[in-house]
Amino acid sequence: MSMKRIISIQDISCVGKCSLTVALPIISAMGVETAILPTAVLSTHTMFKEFTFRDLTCDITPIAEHWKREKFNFDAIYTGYLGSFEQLELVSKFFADFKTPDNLIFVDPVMADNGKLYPGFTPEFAVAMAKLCKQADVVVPNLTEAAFMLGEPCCLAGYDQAYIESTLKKLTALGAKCAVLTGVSFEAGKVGFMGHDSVKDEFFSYYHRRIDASFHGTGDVFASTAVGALTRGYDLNCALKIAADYTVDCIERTMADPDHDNYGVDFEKAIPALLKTLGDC
Ligand code: PXL
Repeated sequence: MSMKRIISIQDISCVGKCSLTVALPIISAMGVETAILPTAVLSTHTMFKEFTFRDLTCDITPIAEHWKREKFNFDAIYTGYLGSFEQLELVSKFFADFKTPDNLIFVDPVMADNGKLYPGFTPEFAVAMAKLCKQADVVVPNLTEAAFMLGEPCCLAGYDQAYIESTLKKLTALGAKCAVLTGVSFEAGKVGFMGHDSVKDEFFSYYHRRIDASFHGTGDVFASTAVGALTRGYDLNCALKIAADYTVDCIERTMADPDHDNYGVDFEKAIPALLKTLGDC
């Protein structure tokens, strides 16, 4: 069987371990070719001061047109951080051009966390991102991103299962086949994801221990691993479990280093263990 191929559409932050510098090594290590469409080059991710930003929007259409002439196929199309309304439009066109009956569109609507939009994003952008989710098979917002996409107040704690289920149904009502909320917690010390498959009208969830620390790029580690596992043939719930467990392992290994910083996690150290678990699920 020929190797599967993912196209990952997001920025390159040169230092800081997120977006493409996470997607490329993780998905490649999982035995899946990782083609890239870089949307911007930043010196670092946006949590550093004075980062540089080279917008590559103008390159998206010529690159996509070349790929159409070459008749390239992608087993999955995975989008992460996107920087402008125009990029959302171009990515929507990319989905229409490269969707096939068999491939998977996976949207991680990277924009916000802990109740706040990342620098440069607006509530209007979140609504435009919600429109892009229409074309997706799977969307994986955290609770903050979901609230902004739905134009609702953020509720980060004290919610019940009915609130999460209704939020998930609103997300799939946007048009995505499956919606997954990350950072869901009903019990102290536990956190995980809950999803809704609108085709089967089923909910699914998984919770693991909560680690009291916050690192940049963990959402990208989670999403990249989930897309890699889906492309390898795991079902959605299983792919997300593999991704959640790997993300926890990455955080724990990072924290075990007394000199660690918060710019990214040491996902590299956990790759051999990830590959071992791929056989078990
Ligand atoms: O990890 C998500 C991400 C991706 N790309 C850029 C970012 C961030 C999060 O801050 O700044 C440029």
